[in-house]
Amino acid sequence: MVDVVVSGTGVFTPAYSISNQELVDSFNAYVALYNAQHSGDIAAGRIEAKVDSSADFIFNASGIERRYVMEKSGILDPTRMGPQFAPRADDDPSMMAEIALDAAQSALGEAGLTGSDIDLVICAASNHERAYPAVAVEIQALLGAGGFAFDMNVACSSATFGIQAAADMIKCGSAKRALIVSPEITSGHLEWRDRDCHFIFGDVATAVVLEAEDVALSPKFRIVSTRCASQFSNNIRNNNGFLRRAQDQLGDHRDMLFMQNGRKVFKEVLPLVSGHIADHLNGCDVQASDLKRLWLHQANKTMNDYIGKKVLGRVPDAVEQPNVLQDYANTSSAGSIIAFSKHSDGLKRGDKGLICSFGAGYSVGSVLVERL
Ligand code: CO8
Repeated sequence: MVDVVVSGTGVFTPAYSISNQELVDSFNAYVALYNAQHSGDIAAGRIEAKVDSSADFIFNASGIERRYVMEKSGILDPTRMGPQFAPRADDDPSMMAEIALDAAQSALGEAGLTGSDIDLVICAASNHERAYPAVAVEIQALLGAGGFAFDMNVACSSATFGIQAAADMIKCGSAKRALIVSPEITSGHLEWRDRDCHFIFGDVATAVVLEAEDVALSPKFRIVSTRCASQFSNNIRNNNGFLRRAQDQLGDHRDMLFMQNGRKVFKEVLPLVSGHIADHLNGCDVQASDLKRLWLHQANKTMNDYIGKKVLGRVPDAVEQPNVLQDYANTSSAGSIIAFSKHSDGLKRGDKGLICSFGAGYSVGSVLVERL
Protein backbone atom coordinates (compact mmCIF):
# COMPACT_ATOMS: atom_id res chain seq x y z
CA MET A 1 0.00 0.00 0.00
CA VAL A 2 1.26 3.48 -0.85
CA ASP A 3 2.77 5.69 1.88
CA VAL A 4 1.21 9.10 2.52
CA VAL A 5 3.26 12.23 3.14
CA VAL A 6 2.62 15.75 4.37
CA SER A 7 4.15 18.05 1.79
CA GLY A 8 2.86 21.46 2.86
CA THR A 9 1.05 23.39 5.57
CA GLY A 10 -0.29 26.93 5.73
CA VAL A 11 -1.78 29.28 8.30
CA PHE A 12 -3.99 32.30 7.64
CA THR A 13 -3.84 34.72 10.59
CA PRO A 14 -6.55 37.43 10.75
CA ALA A 15 -5.55 41.10 10.79
CA TYR A 16 -6.97 41.96 14.23
CA SER A 17 -5.81 40.87 17.68
CA ILE A 18 -7.55 41.48 21.03
CA SER A 19 -5.53 41.44 24.26
CA ASN A 20 -7.02 40.04 27.47
CA GLN A 21 -7.17 43.54 28.96
CA GLU A 22 -9.02 44.99 25.94
CA LEU A 23 -11.48 42.10 26.09
CA VAL A 24 -12.05 42.46 29.83
CA ASP A 25 -12.47 46.27 29.62
CA SER A 26 -15.25 45.93 27.05
CA PHE A 27 -16.84 42.98 28.87
CA ASN A 28 -16.90 44.91 32.14
CA ALA A 29 -18.43 47.93 30.37
CA TYR A 30 -21.15 45.56 29.07
CA VAL A 31 -21.69 44.22 32.62
CA ALA A 32 -22.09 47.76 34.00
CA LEU A 33 -24.58 48.58 31.25
CA TYR A 34 -26.53 45.33 31.74
CA ASN A 35 -26.72 45.70 35.52
CA ALA A 36 -27.87 49.33 35.22
CA GLN A 37 -30.55 48.39 32.64
CA HIS A 38 -31.81 45.52 34.84
CA SER A 39 -31.32 47.17 38.24
CA GLY A 40 -35.01 46.76 39.18
CA ASP A 41 -35.11 43.02 38.43
CA ILE A 42 -31.74 42.50 40.11
CA ALA A 43 -32.84 44.36 43.27
CA ALA A 44 -36.07 42.32 43.35
CA GLY A 45 -34.07 39.05 43.00
CA ARG A 46 -35.73 38.13 39.68
CA ILE A 47 -32.43 38.00 37.81
CA GLU A 48 -28.81 37.81 38.90
CA ALA A 49 -26.39 40.68 38.46
CA LYS A 50 -23.61 39.94 36.00
CA VAL A 51 -20.06 39.78 37.41
CA ASP A 52 -16.88 41.37 36.03
CA SER A 53 -14.24 39.38 34.14
CA SER A 54 -10.52 39.55 34.97
CA ALA A 55 -7.42 39.50 32.74
CA ASP A 56 -5.40 37.85 35.53
CA PHE A 57 -7.98 35.03 35.83
CA ILE A 58 -7.91 34.45 32.08
CA PHE A 59 -4.13 34.17 31.87
CA ASN A 60 -3.81 32.03 35.01
CA ALA A 61 -6.68 29.66 34.11
CA SER A 62 -5.81 29.21 30.44
CA GLY A 63 -2.40 30.61 29.45
CA ILE A 64 -4.12 32.75 26.80
CA GLU A 65 -2.80 36.32 26.37
CA ARG A 66 -4.59 37.46 23.19
CA ARG A 67 -6.61 36.12 20.26
CA TYR A 68 -6.92 36.95 16.54
CA VAL A 69 -10.35 37.81 15.16
CA MET A 70 -11.86 38.53 11.74
CA GLU A 71 -13.56 41.69 13.08
CA LYS A 72 -12.78 43.53 16.28
CA SER A 73 -15.00 46.58 16.79
CA GLY A 74 -18.30 44.66 17.14
CA ILE A 75 -16.78 42.28 19.70
CA LEU A 76 -15.46 45.18 21.78
CA ASP A 77 -18.66 47.24 21.49
CA PRO A 78 -20.45 46.76 24.86
CA THR A 79 -23.80 47.35 23.15
CA ARG A 80 -23.19 44.58 20.58
CA MET A 81 -20.75 41.97 22.03
CA GLY A 82 -20.16 40.06 18.82
CA PRO A 83 -18.41 40.46 15.46
CA GLN A 84 -20.14 42.37 12.68
CA PHE A 85 -19.60 40.95 9.19
CA ALA A 86 -21.00 42.47 5.99
CA PRO A 87 -23.51 40.09 4.37
CA ARG A 88 -22.19 38.47 1.18
CA ALA A 89 -24.07 37.72 -2.05
CA ASP A 90 -24.37 34.07 -3.08
CA ASP A 91 -22.03 34.71 -6.01
CA ASP A 92 -19.27 36.13 -3.78
CA PRO A 93 -16.75 33.80 -2.12
CA SER A 94 -17.94 32.82 1.35
CA MET A 95 -15.85 33.97 4.31
CA MET A 96 -14.77 30.44 5.24
CA ALA A 97 -13.74 29.71 1.64
CA GLU A 98 -11.79 32.96 1.43
CA ILE A 99 -9.62 32.38 4.50
CA ALA A 100 -9.22 28.66 3.74
CA LEU A 101 -7.98 29.62 0.28
CA ASP A 102 -5.34 31.90 1.79
CA ALA A 103 -3.99 29.10 4.00
CA ALA A 104 -4.29 26.63 1.10
CA GLN A 105 -2.14 28.79 -1.21
CA SER A 106 0.68 28.78 1.39
CA ALA A 107 0.41 25.00 1.84
CA LEU A 108 0.36 24.38 -1.92
CA GLY A 109 3.35 26.72 -2.37
CA GLU A 110 5.31 24.72 0.20
CA ALA A 111 4.39 21.50 -1.57
CA GLY A 112 5.40 22.91 -4.98
CA LEU A 113 1.86 22.39 -6.29
CA THR A 114 -1.00 24.45 -7.70
CA GLY A 115 -4.72 24.06 -7.05
CA SER A 116 -5.28 21.99 -10.19
CA ASP A 117 -2.97 19.26 -8.79
CA ILE A 118 -5.42 18.57 -5.94
CA ASP A 119 -8.09 15.87 -6.38
CA LEU A 120 -9.62 15.87 -2.87
CA VAL A 121 -10.61 18.87 -0.72
CA ILE A 122 -11.92 18.39 2.82
CA CYS A 123 -13.19 21.42 4.72
CA ALA A 124 -12.83 20.12 8.28
CA ALA A 125 -14.03 22.65 10.87
CA SER A 126 -16.14 22.96 14.00
CA ASN A 127 -18.90 24.95 12.29
CA HIS A 128 -19.86 25.70 8.70
CA GLU A 129 -21.43 28.93 7.58
CA ARG A 130 -24.14 27.14 5.59
CA ALA A 131 -25.49 23.65 5.17
CA TYR A 132 -24.97 23.37 1.40
CA PRO A 133 -23.45 23.53 -1.09
CA ALA A 134 -20.44 22.26 0.87
CA VAL A 135 -17.87 24.98 1.53
CA ALA A 136 -15.25 22.42 0.42
CA VAL A 137 -16.83 22.25 -3.05
CA GLU A 138 -16.66 26.05 -3.29
CA ILE A 139 -12.97 25.93 -2.28
CA GLN A 140 -12.39 23.18 -4.87
CA ALA A 141 -13.84 25.50 -7.55
CA LEU A 142 -11.89 28.57 -6.38
CA LEU A 143 -8.67 26.54 -6.47
CA GLY A 144 -9.39 24.95 -9.84
CA ALA A 145 -8.99 21.55 -8.19
CA GLY A 146 -10.37 18.34 -9.68
CA GLY A 147 -11.76 15.20 -8.07
CA PHE A 148 -14.21 15.66 -5.21
CA ALA A 149 -14.73 17.66 -2.02
CA PHE A 150 -16.79 17.51 1.16
CA ASP A 151 -17.30 19.20 4.52
CA MET A 152 -16.88 17.43 7.84
CA ASN A 153 -17.22 18.44 11.48
CA VAL A 154 -15.79 16.76 14.57
CA ALA A 155 -15.39 20.06 16.50
CA CYS A 156 -11.81 20.45 17.79
CA SER A 157 -10.73 17.18 16.19
CA SER A 158 -11.96 18.04 12.69
CA ALA A 159 -8.46 18.56 11.23
CA THR A 160 -6.91 15.34 12.57
CA PHE A 161 -9.99 13.29 11.65
CA GLY A 162 -9.78 14.96 8.21
CA ILE A 163 -6.13 13.96 7.90
CA GLN A 164 -6.99 10.35 8.75
CA ALA A 165 -9.87 10.33 6.23
CA ALA A 166 -7.69 11.80 3.47
CA ALA A 167 -4.70 9.56 4.24
CA ASP A 168 -6.93 6.46 4.10
CA MET A 169 -8.44 7.59 0.77
CA ILE A 170 -4.98 8.16 -0.70
CA LYS A 171 -3.88 4.71 0.50
CA CYS A 172 -6.94 3.13 -1.09
CA GLY A 173 -6.36 4.97 -4.36
CA SER A 174 -9.51 7.13 -4.38
CA ALA A 175 -7.31 10.28 -4.34
CA LYS A 176 -3.65 11.18 -4.98
CA ARG A 177 -3.30 14.67 -3.55
CA ALA A 178 -5.54 15.99 -0.79
CA LEU A 179 -6.01 19.36 0.81
CA ILE A 180 -7.48 19.52 4.33
CA VAL A 181 -8.51 23.05 5.30
CA SER A 182 -9.77 24.19 8.70
CA PRO A 183 -11.20 27.70 8.54
CA GLU A 184 -12.27 28.36 12.14
CA ILE A 185 -14.32 31.54 12.56
CA THR A 186 -15.01 30.77 16.21
CA SER A 187 -15.88 34.43 16.94
CA GLY A 188 -19.18 33.82 15.13
CA HIS A 189 -20.32 31.07 17.50
CA LEU A 190 -18.84 32.24 20.79
CA GLU A 191 -20.99 33.92 23.47
CA TRP A 192 -18.95 37.06 24.12
CA ARG A 193 -21.43 38.02 26.89
CA ASP A 194 -20.52 35.00 29.06
CA ARG A 195 -17.48 35.54 31.30
CA ASP A 196 -16.95 31.77 31.69
CA CYS A 197 -16.04 31.42 28.03
CA HIS A 198 -15.66 34.86 26.42
CA PHE A 199 -11.85 34.62 26.48
CA ILE A 200 -11.37 31.10 25.12
CA PHE A 201 -11.47 31.27 21.31
CA GLY A 202 -9.87 32.99 18.33
CA ASP A 203 -10.16 32.92 14.53
CA VAL A 204 -7.68 31.38 12.07
CA ALA A 205 -7.50 29.05 9.05
CA THR A 206 -5.05 26.23 8.45
CA ALA A 207 -4.32 23.97 5.49
CA VAL A 208 -2.45 20.68 5.08
CA VAL A 209 -1.47 19.01 1.80
CA LEU A 210 -1.21 15.20 1.83
CA GLU A 211 0.08 13.21 -1.11
CA ALA A 212 0.91 9.68 -2.13
CA GLU A 213 4.67 9.50 -1.56
CA ASP A 214 5.36 8.36 -5.12
CA VAL A 215 3.95 11.60 -6.60
CA ALA A 216 5.16 14.10 -3.97
CA LEU A 217 7.61 16.73 -5.23
CA SER A 218 8.57 18.09 -1.83
CA PRO A 219 7.63 15.64 0.96
CA LYS A 220 8.25 16.87 4.54
CA PHE A 221 6.82 14.16 6.81
CA ARG A 222 5.66 10.59 6.28
CA ILE A 223 2.43 9.69 8.07
CA VAL A 224 3.38 6.62 10.12
CA SER A 225 -0.08 6.08 11.61
CA THR A 226 -3.32 7.85 12.50
CA ARG A 227 -5.81 7.02 15.22
CA CYS A 228 -9.23 8.58 15.93
CA ALA A 229 -11.59 7.93 18.83
CA SER A 230 -14.87 9.40 20.07
CA GLN A 231 -17.03 9.04 23.16
CA PHE A 232 -20.34 10.88 23.56
CA SER A 233 -20.52 13.78 26.02
CA ASN A 234 -22.83 16.77 26.44
CA ASN A 235 -20.18 18.82 28.24
CA ILE A 236 -19.32 20.82 25.12
CA ARG A 237 -22.38 21.56 23.04
CA ASN A 238 -23.98 23.91 20.50
CA ASN A 239 -27.71 23.37 19.87
CA ASN A 240 -28.06 25.62 16.84
CA GLY A 241 -29.46 23.61 13.95
CA PHE A 242 -32.03 23.37 11.20
CA LEU A 243 -34.83 21.98 13.37
CA ARG A 244 -35.01 25.11 15.55
CA ARG A 245 -37.38 26.92 13.18
CA ALA A 246 -39.87 24.07 13.50
CA GLN A 247 -39.38 24.11 17.26
CA ASP A 248 -40.09 27.89 17.47
CA GLN A 249 -36.61 28.25 18.94
CA LEU A 250 -35.05 30.86 16.66
CA GLY A 251 -33.77 34.09 18.18
CA ASP A 252 -31.16 35.10 20.71
CA HIS A 253 -30.91 31.88 22.70
CA ARG A 254 -27.79 31.08 24.72
CA ASP A 255 -27.70 27.47 23.55
CA MET A 256 -27.32 28.49 19.89
CA LEU A 257 -23.71 29.38 20.72
CA PHE A 258 -20.80 27.48 22.33
CA MET A 259 -21.61 26.05 25.78
CA GLN A 260 -19.38 23.98 27.99
CA ASN A 261 -18.82 22.67 31.47
CA GLY A 262 -15.11 23.54 31.42
CA ARG A 263 -14.18 21.90 34.73
CA LYS A 264 -15.72 18.55 33.71
CA VAL A 265 -14.12 18.73 30.28
CA PHE A 266 -10.78 19.37 31.89
CA LYS A 267 -11.10 16.36 34.23
CA GLU A 268 -12.60 13.90 31.74
CA VAL A 269 -10.55 14.71 28.66
CA LEU A 270 -7.12 14.52 30.30
CA PRO A 271 -7.15 10.74 30.99
CA LEU A 272 -8.90 10.11 27.67
CA VAL A 273 -6.14 11.87 25.73
CA SER A 274 -3.13 10.53 27.63
CA GLY A 275 -4.54 6.97 27.39
CA HIS A 276 -5.26 7.44 23.68
CA ILE A 277 -1.71 8.59 22.94
CA ALA A 278 -0.17 5.75 24.98
CA ASP A 279 -2.32 3.17 23.12
CA HIS A 280 -1.50 4.72 19.75
CA LEU A 281 2.25 4.63 20.42
CA ASN A 282 2.04 1.06 21.75
CA GLY A 283 0.12 -0.06 18.67
CA CYS A 284 2.94 1.31 16.49
CA ASP A 285 5.79 -0.05 18.63
CA VAL A 286 7.00 3.47 19.21
CA GLN A 287 8.39 4.51 22.61
CA ALA A 288 7.39 7.86 24.08
CA SER A 289 11.13 8.60 24.30
CA ASP A 290 11.25 8.33 20.47
CA LEU A 291 8.98 11.37 20.15
CA LYS A 292 10.93 14.51 19.39
CA ARG A 293 7.89 16.77 19.19
CA LEU A 294 4.32 16.95 20.48
CA TRP A 295 1.99 19.29 18.62
CA LEU A 296 -1.01 19.28 20.92
CA HIS A 297 -4.47 20.81 20.66
CA GLN A 298 -4.34 24.35 21.98
CA ALA A 299 -7.10 24.78 24.57
CA ASN A 300 -5.43 25.27 27.92
CA LYS A 301 -1.75 25.49 28.93
CA THR A 302 -2.20 23.50 32.15
CA MET A 303 -3.93 20.74 30.19
CA ASN A 304 -1.09 20.60 27.66
CA ASP A 305 1.56 20.63 30.39
CA TYR A 306 -0.21 17.69 32.06
CA ILE A 307 -0.55 15.68 28.84
CA GLY A 308 3.05 16.36 27.79
CA LYS A 309 4.35 15.21 31.16
CA LYS A 310 2.12 12.13 31.17
CA VAL A 311 3.18 11.12 27.64
CA LEU A 312 6.91 11.74 27.95
CA GLY A 313 7.24 10.89 31.65
CA ARG A 314 8.93 14.24 32.28
CA VAL A 315 8.22 17.92 31.74
CA PRO A 316 8.71 18.61 28.00
CA ASP A 317 10.65 21.74 27.13
CA ALA A 318 9.05 24.53 25.10
CA VAL A 319 10.67 23.34 21.86
CA GLU A 320 9.47 19.74 22.30
CA GLN A 321 5.91 20.81 23.02
CA PRO A 322 5.27 24.18 21.39
CA ASN A 323 2.31 26.28 22.51
CA VAL A 324 0.64 28.88 20.30
CA LEU A 325 -2.42 29.51 22.45
CA GLN A 326 -0.87 32.51 24.21
CA ASP A 327 -1.19 34.39 20.86
CA TYR A 328 -4.03 32.54 19.07
CA ALA A 329 -6.16 31.29 22.02
CA ASN A 330 -8.15 28.12 21.30
CA THR A 331 -8.73 27.96 17.54
CA SER A 332 -10.62 24.68 17.75
CA SER A 333 -9.43 22.13 15.15
CA ALA A 334 -6.74 24.46 13.77
CA GLY A 335 -4.70 24.73 17.01
CA SER A 336 -2.49 21.63 16.71
CA ILE A 337 -1.99 22.35 12.99
CA ILE A 338 -0.80 25.92 13.69
CA ALA A 339 1.72 24.45 16.17
CA PHE A 340 2.78 21.83 13.59
CA SER A 341 3.07 24.37 10.79
CA LYS A 342 5.01 26.99 12.77
CA HIS A 343 7.15 24.76 15.00
CA SER A 344 8.56 21.89 12.95
CA ASP A 345 12.05 23.30 12.49
CA GLY A 346 15.08 21.53 13.91
CA LEU A 347 13.81 17.98 13.38
CA LYS A 348 16.22 15.60 11.65
CA ARG A 349 15.44 12.89 9.08
CA GLY A 350 13.82 9.96 10.90
CA ASP A 351 12.70 12.03 13.92
CA LYS A 352 9.15 11.26 15.02
CA GLY A 353 6.47 13.61 16.30
CA LEU A 354 2.79 13.42 17.19
CA ILE A 355 -0.06 15.79 16.33
CA CYS A 356 -2.98 15.35 18.74
CA SER A 357 -6.32 17.13 18.97
CA PHE A 358 -9.15 16.69 21.46
CA GLY A 359 -12.46 18.34 22.26
CA ALA A 360 -16.21 18.23 21.78
CA GLY A 361 -17.78 14.88 21.03
CA TYR A 362 -15.68 13.95 22.97
CA SER A 363 -13.20 13.35 20.18
CA VAL A 364 -9.47 12.60 20.08
CA GLY A 365 -7.38 12.36 16.93
CA SER A 366 -3.65 11.64 16.72
CA VAL A 367 -1.30 11.60 13.74
CA LEU A 368 2.16 10.05 14.14
CA VAL A 369 4.64 11.50 11.63
CA GLU A 370 8.28 10.95 10.73
CA ARG A 371 10.53 13.67 9.30
CA LEU A 372 11.78 12.94 5.78
N1 CO8 B 1 -12.99 36.21 35.11
C1 CO8 B 1 -12.98 36.01 36.45
N2 CO8 B 1 -13.47 34.91 37.06
C2 CO8 B 1 -14.01 33.97 36.28
C3 CO8 B 1 -14.07 34.10 34.86
C4 CO8 B 1 -13.53 35.26 34.28
N3 CO8 B 1 -13.56 35.47 32.96
N4 CO8 B 1 -14.64 33.00 34.35
C5 CO8 B 1 -14.95 32.20 35.39
N5 CO8 B 1 -14.58 32.78 36.56
C6 CO8 B 1 -14.75 32.27 37.90
C7 CO8 B 1 -15.85 31.23 37.99
O1 CO8 B 1 -17.12 31.82 38.09
C8 CO8 B 1 -15.45 30.45 39.20
O2 CO8 B 1 -15.87 31.18 40.35
P1 CO8 B 1 -16.39 30.37 41.66
O3 CO8 B 1 -15.20 29.55 42.10
O4 CO8 B 1 -16.76 31.48 42.56
O5 CO8 B 1 -17.54 29.53 41.18
C9 CO8 B 1 -13.93 30.48 39.17
O6 CO8 B 1 -13.57 31.59 38.31
C10 CO8 B 1 -13.33 29.22 38.60
O7 CO8 B 1 -14.02 28.90 37.38
P2 CO8 B 1 -13.78 27.58 36.60
O8 CO8 B 1 -13.84 26.42 37.53
O9 CO8 B 1 -14.67 27.55 35.38
O10 CO8 B 1 -12.26 27.82 36.11
P3 CO8 B 1 -11.23 26.80 35.56
O11 CO8 B 1 -10.01 26.87 36.35
O12 CO8 B 1 -11.82 25.45 35.31
O13 CO8 B 1 -10.87 27.43 34.12
C11 CO8 B 1 -11.36 26.98 31.81
C12 CO8 B 1 -11.87 27.56 33.13
C13 CO8 B 1 -10.18 27.81 31.35
C14 CO8 B 1 -12.49 27.07 30.77
C15 CO8 B 1 -10.92 25.51 32.02
O14 CO8 B 1 -11.91 24.80 32.71
C16 CO8 B 1 -10.62 24.78 30.75
O15 CO8 B 1 -9.81 25.19 29.93
N6 CO8 B 1 -11.25 23.62 30.57
C17 CO8 B 1 -11.04 22.79 29.41
C18 CO8 B 1 -11.98 23.26 28.40
C19 CO8 B 1 -11.67 22.72 27.05
O16 CO8 B 1 -10.60 22.28 26.71
N7 CO8 B 1 -12.66 22.76 26.23
C20 CO8 B 1 -12.53 22.37 24.90
C21 CO8 B 1 -13.47 23.21 24.19
S1 CO8 B 1 -12.98 23.43 22.61
C22 CO8 B 1 -13.88 22.39 21.59
O17 CO8 B 1 -14.20 21.31 21.88
C23 CO8 B 1 -14.28 22.97 20.30
C24 CO8 B 1 -15.71 23.35 20.36
C25 CO8 B 1 -16.10 24.02 19.11
C26 CO8 B 1 -15.52 25.41 18.97
C27 CO8 B 1 -16.43 26.44 19.53
C28 CO8 B 1 -16.01 27.82 19.11
C29 CO8 B 1 -16.82 28.90 19.72
